[in-house]
Amino acid sequence: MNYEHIKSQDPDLFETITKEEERQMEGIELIPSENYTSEAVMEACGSILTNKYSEGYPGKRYYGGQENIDVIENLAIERAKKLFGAEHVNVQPYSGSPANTAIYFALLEFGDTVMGLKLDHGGHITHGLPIAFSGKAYNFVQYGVNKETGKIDMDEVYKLAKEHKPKMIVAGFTAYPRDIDWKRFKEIADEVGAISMADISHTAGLVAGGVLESPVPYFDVVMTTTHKTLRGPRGAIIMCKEKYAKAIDRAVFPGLQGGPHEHTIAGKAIAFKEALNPSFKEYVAQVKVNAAHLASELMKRDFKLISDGTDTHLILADLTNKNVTGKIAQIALDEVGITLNKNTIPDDPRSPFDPSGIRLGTPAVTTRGMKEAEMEKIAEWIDRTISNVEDEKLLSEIKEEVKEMCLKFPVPGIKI
Ligand code: DSN
Repeated sequence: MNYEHIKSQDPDLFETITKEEERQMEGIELIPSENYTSEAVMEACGSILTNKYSEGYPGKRYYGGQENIDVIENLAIERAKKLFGAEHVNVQPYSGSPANTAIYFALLEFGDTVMGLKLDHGGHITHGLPIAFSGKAYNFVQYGVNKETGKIDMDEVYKLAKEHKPKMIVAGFTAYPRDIDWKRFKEIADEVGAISMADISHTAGLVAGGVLESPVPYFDVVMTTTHKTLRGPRGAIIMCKEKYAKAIDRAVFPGLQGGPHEHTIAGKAIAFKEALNPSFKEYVAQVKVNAAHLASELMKRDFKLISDGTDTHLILADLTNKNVTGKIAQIALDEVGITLNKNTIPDDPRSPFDPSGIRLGTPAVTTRGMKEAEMEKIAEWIDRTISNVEDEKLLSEIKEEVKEMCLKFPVPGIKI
């Protein structure tokens, strides 16, 4: 990208963006919710579309001058419908948390009972964390993963649903490495008369590319962020059955949000077009292959993975047997240019700020073109780093090796 105006008007900011370019180019990005969006998406997000207010929806806006904005928003809607086979799509949510809040606001009353996955078992703060809006405004009953298998305990989901008769069941995760049994969730929701809601923020790209099963045909409401495996701009969309369309649209605007960010919606439209391209299927297939390979290379090095592997792009490792905490591992890996995040493991005895685990994934490295051979090197570097967190000399050697490899794999929008 060209930052010539920032360079002349705001040298301090320019310098920091340049450093961030270097960090992104020279390091390995393993945070499973991050990715590199295309230059076309970045151009849309940085375009003159940021100048426009457009409260309302295509054909029914509150301000004038919407003839081009309506075209853009309709393109995003139609492409998302085609990509996911959805009946109705709202492309206006600013991001994942506002999207989830809008869904609750649309379809629940405050105090209603809802079921969601516990945070330390892989759920999200919007899935009922007691100190978050979701946990305060609604009566969340939380299900978890099975202690032995590390997989969602569907018998527990069924038992809790029968007992608590929730108005909504939320299926989805932010730190869970396995595929989800959507059909079973839907059967349980139907049996107790609950609305089924899927949060596929992490796996939307894999779903769109056909390498994971989609909840869209079964579920009442499905939401996703657009910037993770879907590789679009930072934002979200809500998909739903036609009967919920009006309520969802009203909850997004005017219920929760004001003017939609049409520059981001243009970026979403471009990302959906990219995801409809056959090459996107190859990309997500490789994301999955890379994650499985990285998981097996880590297990060879005695890393204990929650659920003993992955079906997706995401890996969760318990570092207890490695004698480092998630926080220490994250800091040491940052030093060598490998970025991931410390993460709680199910029933973690440690705090979320210094938990027992780390969470990593392959969407970003796969966008750069890395494959199985690079996954082996990455596993080796993670192992050497975590086993030698105080050996500054070794860490700087690893940093050089990481940089040398990274410079062979371009990042969209960054010139070497
Ligand atoms: N922060 C996102 C993630 O990293 O998964 C979820 O909101």
